[in-house]
Amino acid sequence: MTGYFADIPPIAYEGPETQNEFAYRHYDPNEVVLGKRMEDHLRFAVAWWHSFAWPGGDPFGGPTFARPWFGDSMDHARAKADAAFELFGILGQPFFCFHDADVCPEAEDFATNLARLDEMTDYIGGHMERVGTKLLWGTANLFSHRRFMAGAATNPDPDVFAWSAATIKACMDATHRLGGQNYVLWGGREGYETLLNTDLGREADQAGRMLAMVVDYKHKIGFPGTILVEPKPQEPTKHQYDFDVATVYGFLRRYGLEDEVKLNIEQGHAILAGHSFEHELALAASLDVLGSIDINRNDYQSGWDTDQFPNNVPEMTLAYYEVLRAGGFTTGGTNFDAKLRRQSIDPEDLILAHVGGMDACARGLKAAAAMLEDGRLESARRERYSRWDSPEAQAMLQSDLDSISARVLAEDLRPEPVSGRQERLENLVNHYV
Ligand code: XUL
Ligand code: CO
Repeated sequence: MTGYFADIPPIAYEGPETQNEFAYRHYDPNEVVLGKRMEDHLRFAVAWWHSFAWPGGDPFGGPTFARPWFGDSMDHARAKADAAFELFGILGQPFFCFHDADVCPEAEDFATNLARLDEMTDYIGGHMERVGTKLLWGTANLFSHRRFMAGAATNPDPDVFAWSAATIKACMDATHRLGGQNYVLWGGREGYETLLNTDLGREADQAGRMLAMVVDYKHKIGFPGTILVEPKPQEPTKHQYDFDVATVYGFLRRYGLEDEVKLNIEQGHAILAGHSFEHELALAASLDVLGSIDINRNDYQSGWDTDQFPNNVPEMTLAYYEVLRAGGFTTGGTNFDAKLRRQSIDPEDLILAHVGGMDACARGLKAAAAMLEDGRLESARRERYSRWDSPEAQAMLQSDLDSISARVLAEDLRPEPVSGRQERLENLVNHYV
């Protein structure tokens, strides 16, 4: 153990009135909400990369965090894992997520990478057993090393495609061995900087083939988890192919993968795409591809991916409302793909960022559950479409333009506008947040 968080006690639920910073005020894992424990609804995960691997740099300056586990040796990697599980023990969140490159130093040759990942998988497995934290998802970092500068699956160089495929296989094996509940693909460098050097059709086919191979391999090894694709519109490339939910769904349909793959939807990415988070969630739910969420929010002014901890309860409420309406998570969960601001350099900052985020989500979940239980929003929505329940309206959907036109004339149809009641519904939501 590193003892990095040595002075910080395990965080317990103390209720909304507590003045103790190091306590949950709203997240009570055992509180039953809509017939399910809150922990089993929210399924919180800590992201290894931002919390333990990110050094606090920005385009104008180097690292601001001085973590004792920073360094390129396997000893550093083990110290990082020790610190990670120390934090997991303090927070008591049920899950974590990782990339291969977060947990072990990257080598220039593939055999060394494989051996290191293998060693760290065992090491992490030991910690998981001791602390009881489970793996929500694993993934491959196919974007940091310079070999990926022109993409992974979509790279013009087939050797990079091969390296990427082999790395994904290794990461799926590690995820499977650790009992991971999902495997995520975020297309880090799958996109373009300029159309002048880019063959869109070819790159899409390469990406489609890679994803099909991932699905085949999942079945081959009997991985029981879900394969998830994470949409993002831009950054690091000018245009990312997995732009948003609608685009990824079209891609899945194009390659016949829509029944095999679901989506990991990130709030910040939704904002970058010009959508609201609840839009992306509702659309994914309507397409039956809602898998899991990355709950980190984005700054609304910056225009780049700021990966901040969530703290906006009304936003969380609308997000969990969509998750609950869709029936809740199955293998998915709530991953804090969030990083501290670079001035937040203390160990306490890392703990309390998660505590605050978990509380904001818990409040959102409770408000969303109350809105669902109240039922007025859902009945207003049903009511709005109720005229479609008539046999005549349904029959029209099987009809054709000629017959419909004849009926409009025969009945002298004059549609009467009906209020959408938006402000009344917004007032209703504000009862709960
Ligand atoms: C990048 C991002 C990734 C994925 C996993 O914006 O969200 O961290 O969540 O690769
Ligand atoms: Co993410």
